[in-house]
Amino acid sequence: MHTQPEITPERQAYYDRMAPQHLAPLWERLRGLIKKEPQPKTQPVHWRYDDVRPFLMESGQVITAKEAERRVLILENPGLPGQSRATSTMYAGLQLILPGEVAPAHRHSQSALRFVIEGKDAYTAVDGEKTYMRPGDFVITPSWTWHDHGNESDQPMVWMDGLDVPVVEILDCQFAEGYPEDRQILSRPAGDSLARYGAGLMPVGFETRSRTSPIFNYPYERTREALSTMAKTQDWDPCHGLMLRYVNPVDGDWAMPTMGTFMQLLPKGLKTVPYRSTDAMVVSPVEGKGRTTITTADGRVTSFDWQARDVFVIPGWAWHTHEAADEVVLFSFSDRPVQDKLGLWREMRGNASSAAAS
Ligand code: 1HN
Repeated sequence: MHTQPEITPERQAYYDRMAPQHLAPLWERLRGLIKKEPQPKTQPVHWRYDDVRPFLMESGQVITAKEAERRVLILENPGLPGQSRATSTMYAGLQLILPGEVAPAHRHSQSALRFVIEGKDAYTAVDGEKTYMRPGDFVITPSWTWHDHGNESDQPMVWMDGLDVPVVEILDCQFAEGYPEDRQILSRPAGDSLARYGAGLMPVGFETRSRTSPIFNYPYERTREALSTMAKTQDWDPCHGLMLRYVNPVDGDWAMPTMGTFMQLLPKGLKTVPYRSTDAMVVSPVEGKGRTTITTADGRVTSFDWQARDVFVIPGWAWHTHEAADEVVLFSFSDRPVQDKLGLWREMRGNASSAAAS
């Protein structure tokens, strides 16, 4: 790339004269617009559940789920202050529902995922069906579907919310509305969707215009069993261990159109080969302890010693490795389906020397 042109007084005067016409010279901006490589504002960040949980439980004394509408502590990336973003494109937060509480029904064009961290048998109702949730379950609220949450159990329920808020914002496609009642009317029994679409079967003649999987709870029990059974072949990928992606059974595409979700098993003692991809990852360990070491574009090296229920962020295009102190299970999500559909997604698999050289 060329060097930046000099701003002479004549040029500056010319720029100043064109500005009221809403014109600007591209040659002064080009280098800021077209970069050789990604320079994400997203920083590596680690929220330890032991540190966050007291704040989350305190929120239960500060405000009710009903008054808050959604009682959530936003996981805000320090590289994107005040923007309610975990990464440049993904929102993440931790939501608390106490026994007996209801988070009232609403709908919006943003898609949401829930990843259950603590508690059991609170529910979310989506599009006329309830699902009772357990730790490790991956639950979907598709765009523009009514959803309300409630806790009929005797313990607090905490889940991580992931939403495509920044993606919908950049596209200026925000729509939202409230439901006339706190709870939506139910039209199907709990478990109906999983029976219809989640058993490797589908009703004959089933057609949909939705881009989102008709399964809205992928229970951890089944995901874990898939990983455990596959682990018997010990067919470890050097970068990923065993990494599965959640799919839409209708077409084999991602389970959600804007967010890719993954579950990954690393055997005890595995140290992965350096890897990077253009999508920033929000990761929540489900089982085990380990360490992730991240090298960002500025050359800074960050290590996180994490355990189950924590959340951490790996910025896009940052080399990283995982070390599993125990057998480890990691849930993660990113904007990969968007990058994929736009033909932008890239990955690089490294070895120690290529990572060091980059
Ligand atoms: C939302 O609707 C929920 O429904 C959670 O539980 C988090 C963050 C931003 C915008 C809408 C929910 C949200 C949200």
